[in-house]
Amino acid sequence: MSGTVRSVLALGSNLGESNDTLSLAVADIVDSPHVRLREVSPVVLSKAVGGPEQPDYLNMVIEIETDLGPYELLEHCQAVENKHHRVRTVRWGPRTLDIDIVTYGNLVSDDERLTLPHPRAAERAFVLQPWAWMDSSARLAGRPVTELAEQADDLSGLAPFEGV
Ligand code: A4P
Ligand code: MG
Repeated sequence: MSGTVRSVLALGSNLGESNDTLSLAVADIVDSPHVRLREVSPVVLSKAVGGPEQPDYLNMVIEIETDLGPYELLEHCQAVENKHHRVRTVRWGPRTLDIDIVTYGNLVSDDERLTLPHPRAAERAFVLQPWAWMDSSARLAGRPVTELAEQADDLSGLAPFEGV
């Protein structure tokens, strides 16, 4: 790979065998010759934020290095979601697998198809806390991710996932 960019991806699942789905999804994401895995966060168990009444989520983040362009990376992530039978019905509803691009290098974009950094990441402990555990020096929009995590409303609904 040449001309690589670092990108942080957030994964979530609250339907099916979520822990297995997350592991398989990470493997599928990095299966591409265009993607290299740099870091993996712990998995957290989190109360659903927004949307209808639904099961708790498992969430995690990873950092990758890639030579895919931002839209190519989005398509790659959506292909992995589809492989895991993601069916889009209700917005913010339950899902077997959701993959969001939190950051792509320092790229800032307000395109509806790919908004960067992810517009809701800065206020979501289920993204920020695993990210802070993975990389304590990470920053988002100029602010330490550890600090953003402490201020997120959903922090109290989150715990490290100990497995079953
Ligand atoms: N899109 C725009 N920007 C991006 C980006 N940075 N990364 C577009 C990925 N996609 C991006 O996404 C809808 C559209 O967003 C895509 O077509 C893409 O072009 P989607 O995954 O189809 O729909 P969604 O996930 O239902 O909507 P959205 O807006 O991504 O939902 P969120 O904000 O991700 O919220 N609670 C807990 N505890 N844990 C969770 O993981 N997740 C959600 C989903 C709600 N509550 C949760 C969790
Ligand atoms: Mg999504």
